[in-house]
Amino acid sequence: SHAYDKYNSWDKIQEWVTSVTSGNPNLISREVIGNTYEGRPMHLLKIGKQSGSPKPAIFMDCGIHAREWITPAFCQWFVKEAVSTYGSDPQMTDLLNQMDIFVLPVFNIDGYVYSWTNNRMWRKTRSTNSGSSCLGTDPNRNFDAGWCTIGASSNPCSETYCGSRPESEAEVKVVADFIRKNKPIIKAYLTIHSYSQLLLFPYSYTTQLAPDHKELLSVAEGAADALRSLYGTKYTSGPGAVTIYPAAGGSDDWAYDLGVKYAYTFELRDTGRYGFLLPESQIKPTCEETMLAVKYIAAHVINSL
Ligand code: 0X9
Ligand code: ZN
Ligand code: ZN
Repeated sequence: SHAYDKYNSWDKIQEWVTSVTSGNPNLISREVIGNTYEGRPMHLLKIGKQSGSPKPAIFMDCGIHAREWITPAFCQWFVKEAVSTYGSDPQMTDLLNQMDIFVLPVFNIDGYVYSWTNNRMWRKTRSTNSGSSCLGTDPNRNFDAGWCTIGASSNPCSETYCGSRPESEAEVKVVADFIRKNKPIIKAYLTIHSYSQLLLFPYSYTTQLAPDHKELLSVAEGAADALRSLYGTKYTSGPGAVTIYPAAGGSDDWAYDLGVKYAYTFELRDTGRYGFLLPESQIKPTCEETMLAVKYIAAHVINSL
């Protein structure tokens, strides 16, 4: 059965989406924004106090890369904390009164399922590639941001294959369409990955600094300080290209260039001891500390409205 401090299969997560929504009708609504390549429904949760007029929003996704299991666990944890601390934690109450948070618990569902059933280290989507027997595209090389110019491969057998064209992947197109459609209200884009303990922001497709570099860096450093305050976990903040590696076609750079200023990629625990195979005993501490960083960023977004 579903547990917040365990890794949950896609079936469990799907049941959880239904039950957490019906159990919290005043704070959560859900919508299917599209289907994956293999036809699975992509459920998006909207968390926030209902309001007559449209509220500003934050979009957060987890599980762009299949094997990064701690990340769907974080999206589930975030939803639980939001509904269980609304009304008692002033920061969360304020956040959900003033904004909506769109949460996509698993972006790359087909890959996630495959990482449970066939290959724990699978990263990409599961779409076929013409002229190749290799499957899948890296969804975080498939966005239309300097597409396939650097740090991405045009070989379908590569782990960083950029796809046949920008948004060739159904999942990428679904998310990009949703963000484009809701661009007037989306003030921040958070995408959760693992591992390395980094808080990255644009750009990754170029070493040029983003126009908002100073503000993005200071918010990232504040968020990393908040995260570290709980268990001492150290994060490094900076633009992707110089902090991790240059890589084009990422969702953060795409959202930023669309006009979503607060575009951040989290790389959660750890720094390599367990890597993608982070033990379940670390789910709770990882999620609790990450909550502080996400809430810090959200508070800054509210102040900027
Ligand atoms: O390479 C990636 O897509 C991310 N690292 S991971 O180990 N989770 O695969 C980093 C993404 C940073 N942002 C961009 N490259 N746009
Ligand atoms: Zn990743
Ligand atoms: Zn908690």
